[in-house]
Amino acid sequence: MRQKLLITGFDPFGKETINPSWEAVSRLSDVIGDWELSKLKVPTEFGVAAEVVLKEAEAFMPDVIICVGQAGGRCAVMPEYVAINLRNASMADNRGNMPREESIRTDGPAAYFSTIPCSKIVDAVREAGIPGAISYSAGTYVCNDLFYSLRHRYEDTAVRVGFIHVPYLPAQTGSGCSLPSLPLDVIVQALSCAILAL
Ligand code: PCA
Repeated sequence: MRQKLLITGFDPFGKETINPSWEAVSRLSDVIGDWELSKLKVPTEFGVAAEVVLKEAEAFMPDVIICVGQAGGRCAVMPEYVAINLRNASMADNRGNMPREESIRTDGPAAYFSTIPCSKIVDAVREAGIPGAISYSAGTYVCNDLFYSLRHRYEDTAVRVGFIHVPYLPAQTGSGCSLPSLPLDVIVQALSCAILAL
């Protein structure tokens, strides 16, 4: 029987007009291997992102949730190993909120580990010739907020939750700029490899 995967990407934030995470997630096939996908665009807003994903998860009843986000400046597709109980924004989110040194959940532990297989995913991405590496910090902005909130909700359940950060698209870095990027079709392929490695 097919398993169900809820996979999300974010809307653009900061000075950007596109977000590679949603550009790539929205282009994934509806079925990949044994997985039936539900794709969801989420707002780059503290708290709201998790509310939107949890609402969809209650309707779709996924076996696995993978959230994807942009990590500008990174040069590889990076599954996040850990989510921490901290909001510490250095720029406002898309609602104008900029929390500093706040807990995400006062009743939650300091951190949760990912429950998707980060090393296996990295191996699969690299086997396809695409740069991949584990990250041990999802930051303290909206991506970490969403990842932590979902892990908190699904702790001690059968639902597995993971997060993957992806680099900029070439259109975001401009010509002659030294910031790393990956083409959209490569990011789409990397995410497909990650799903097949679940
Ligand atoms: N990246 C941001 C939030 C939305 C996104 O795509 C982050 O890394 O927190």
